Amino acid sequence: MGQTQCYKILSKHLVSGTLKQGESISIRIDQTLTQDATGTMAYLEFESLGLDRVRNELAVSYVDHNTVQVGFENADDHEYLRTVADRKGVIYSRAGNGICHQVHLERFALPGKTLLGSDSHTPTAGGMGSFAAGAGGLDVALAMAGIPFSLICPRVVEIRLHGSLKPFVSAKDVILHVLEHFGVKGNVNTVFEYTGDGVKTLSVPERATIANMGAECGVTTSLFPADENTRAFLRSQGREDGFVELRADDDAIYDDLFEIDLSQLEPLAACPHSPGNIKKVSELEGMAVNQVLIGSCTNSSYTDLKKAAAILKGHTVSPSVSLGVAPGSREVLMMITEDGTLETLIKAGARILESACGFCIGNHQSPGTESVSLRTSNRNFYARSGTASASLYLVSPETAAASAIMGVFTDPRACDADLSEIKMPEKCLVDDSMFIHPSYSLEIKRGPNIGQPPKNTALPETVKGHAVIKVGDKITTDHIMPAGARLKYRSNIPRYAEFVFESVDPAFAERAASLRDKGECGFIIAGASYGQGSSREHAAICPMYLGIRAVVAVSIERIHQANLCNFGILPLLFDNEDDYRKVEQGDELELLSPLSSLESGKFILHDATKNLDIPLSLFASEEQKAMLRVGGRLNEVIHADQN
Ligand code: MIC
Ligand code: SF4
Repeated sequence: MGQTQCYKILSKHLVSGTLKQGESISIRIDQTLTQDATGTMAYLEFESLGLDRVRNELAVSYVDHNTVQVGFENADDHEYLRTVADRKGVIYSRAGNGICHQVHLERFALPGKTLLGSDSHTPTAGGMGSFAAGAGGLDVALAMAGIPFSLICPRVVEIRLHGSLKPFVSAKDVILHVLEHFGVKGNVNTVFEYTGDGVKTLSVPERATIANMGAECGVTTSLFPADENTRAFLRSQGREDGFVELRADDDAIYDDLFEIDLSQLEPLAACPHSPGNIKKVSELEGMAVNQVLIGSCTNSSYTDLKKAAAILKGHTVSPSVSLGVAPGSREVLMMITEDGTLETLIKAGARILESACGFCIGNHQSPGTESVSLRTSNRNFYARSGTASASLYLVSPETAAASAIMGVFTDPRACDADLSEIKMPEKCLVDDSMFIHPSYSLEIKRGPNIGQPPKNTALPETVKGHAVIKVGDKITTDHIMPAGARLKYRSNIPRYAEFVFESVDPAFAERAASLRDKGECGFIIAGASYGQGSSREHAAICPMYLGIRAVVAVSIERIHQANLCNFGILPLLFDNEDDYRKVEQGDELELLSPLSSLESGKFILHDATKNLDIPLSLFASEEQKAMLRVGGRLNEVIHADQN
């Protein structure tokens, strides 16, 4: 029987377990990436392992999230990251060099490699044919130490592409169509593998757009074959020697099939407040638009910006719209500068933003009250932009540009621009001077905002307390741990913990801390797909700091589940979904015999307020059970030479 591309890469990297769907396996990680917002914790954790240098093939530390630098905190973080990278053998990508996923795709990603990144959009490199997954900072720190990464052997879904896209319909519309079909929940431990004759019509950056937003479906990663387009992209980057051809065998068996005729697609938009809430742009036409932002790791490549500029050429942005453009990398910025595209954008009235995450993470460019913002990014979660009352729509660069001119939602197919000649160039403007290679000599600098990651205590014999909060379905990590203006406290857990659930229930942190101080164990009660979105382990560390010992949910997303286990918080699932309705915020709760329940994986939650016994199942592997027992992975004796 033939193999899928996914299993081909996994089998080459398998360290333990068998490649059977649903089995716990561990794989060798070739490359790692971190970004500054998750990176400080990851390197503090790496330091706590006591190794003198990283042991994986390639480790890169990017600075792209916190670059606004209001106050000293971000700059101090950058300095810590620069010096710790130098000391530990990590390549440091300076602020200004671009967004981690775009830069990694250009300069480092290779077909057949495994990549683990402390960012949920690490699968962007799946556009290159890498098996690239997002994880919490601690898992990435361990991968840098050469310790294999554990995951559930995924089911592999074939997404077969036919035909080619019509003009003004773009890769973004392909992934929005995939999101419409698969939704944002229920795809845990799944890999999307793209096949079919339509694949060859897509360039590597277009494939990367599609792989990037697979993260919104909650899949482990997405994969494209490595073919002649991949070779051409690598050649344009001066890296053709890293090319290997890679694709699934013709007789590979998949767990599911979804077919897309690219020629039938039309411009789509993800409507507030979920990337899975898809409508046709034609249905939204005429809606007034106040802000348009082009950029982010999803759509900030050279061709994305060229297409937007071709549509904007000769026009001025509508007086009611603020248009911002953030090139994905310094390379893209240099290329659009050289060929005049930047001038076209400026002439049209675009505000040129830094090559960084910026608006996407709500770090700046918060829209006005109740305004409509069109963005080419990947997440429109509630309050993520910094303006809770704003409505965010995720669209292609083509739709964004057309709407910026008209001031209303506009189907780009109405434009008269000619995009047919816009292709990836044969040679890109490569300049690696913003990477700093390690000299192993610098002293590590730590500003006053940088503290040690706190540890949990071992699982106690009595787990008793209250339901400190009850939340609904699809609670994202942005709900749990806001970014934007709070992002600068990422390296300071006591301060950052003050903002847990800020947009949902601003009194949560104080309530949880006061129950913790009375010696209680806190419970979070949640609906389906809890913890979707980001890889930020702070969404586990900060609740842990506030005394949370268990999350009891209908379902929990993959990266967040791993982060909970890493920090000693029990991820528990209702055996009967209906019981979710019965427990209320404020109920007095106890987990009966927690230590023996940990062994069996079967728990009983006693709700003393309702006088109910509720059966729960632990959602954890044997390895995770061991860390839950001792109160998290940092309490385990970790042997860095176990690979
Ligand atoms: C995001 O897009 O939500 C982020 C910010 O890049 C996060 C990482 C973080 O929270 O620092 C992610 O996607 O993992
Ligand atoms: Fe940065 Fe946004 Fe991409 Fe996250 S999704 S890495 S914040 S650009």
